[in-house]
Amino acid sequence: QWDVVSFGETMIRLAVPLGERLETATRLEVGIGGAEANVLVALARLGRRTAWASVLPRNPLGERIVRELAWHGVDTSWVQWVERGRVGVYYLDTGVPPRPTAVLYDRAGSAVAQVDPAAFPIDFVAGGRWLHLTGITPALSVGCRAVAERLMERARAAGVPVSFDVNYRSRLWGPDEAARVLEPFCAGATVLFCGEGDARTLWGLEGTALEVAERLAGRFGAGVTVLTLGEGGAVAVTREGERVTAEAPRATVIDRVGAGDAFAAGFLHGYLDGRDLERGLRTGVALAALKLTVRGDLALISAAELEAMLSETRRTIVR
Ligand code: KDG
Repeated sequence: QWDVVSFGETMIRLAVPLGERLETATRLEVGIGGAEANVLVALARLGRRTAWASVLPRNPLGERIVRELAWHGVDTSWVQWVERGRVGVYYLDTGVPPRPTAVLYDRAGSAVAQVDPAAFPIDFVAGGRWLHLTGITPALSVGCRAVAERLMERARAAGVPVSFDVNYRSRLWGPDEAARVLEPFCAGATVLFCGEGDARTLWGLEGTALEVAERLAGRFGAGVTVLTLGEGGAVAVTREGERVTAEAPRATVIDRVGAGDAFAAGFLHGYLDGRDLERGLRTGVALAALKLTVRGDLALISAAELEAMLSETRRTIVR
């Protein structure tokens, strides 16, 4: 029924107008964002059928998240509504070089963090062709961790492949705990996405990018291990020993938040049908580059824009 399904937290994003500071800004731009939903929106905009599950309080902020996701084409019928509770919020002060981007979370105790795993329905996973999870969800609470584990088990039992994006968030937990908790998720993934910095920080992996990717692949044994290198592109290693590198196309950077999610969405979009690793990587780096030009968490990129970019970047692949 769905190409890709996911579970996670979507927050209200309050962004400081470009060039202002959070301390003194008098207006904030309201949007929504969350790693998993960002992936699903990007895919939905490219014509994929996606479904997002979570827990939201029945209030105007919860309604806003669902309306916005639904408007972009994401199926939200698996959202569990609760009468009490809160929506997580994050403040974003978009960096202007040389000043880096700063994020401030106000999300502790959100409705989804308080999920009751025993009462959360997970069977929707069996209706998906693919499950995507990230390492943010297990960091939110014991309940979220349990739901993510159950989803992964259910997916594996139903023969649904799983992608897992490590997405280490140092504002949520420390590297030792994150490494320990995320290991079983990495080990259970069909496709493992990991930022180069995260692989070095969490597991102390050393060497060139290709060596780090190989060590990550050796450690967790995912069918495909994709190491993302930011402006350096991405490198993928398969269990069969195939190695593919994709350079990142150049882009004017308006907003970096969500670029990693756009990469994951692009990869899945390119990979899903024919399991073509090269096409997955090329589509990933192209969609991430296009996302950088768009303000907001969401990669609002059309299939036509993506195709145009792909035909311009035929030579991004190096074997
Ligand atoms: O990948 C983008 C996310 O970092 C952003 O949407 C906020 O989900 C978020 C998080 O938990 O950091």
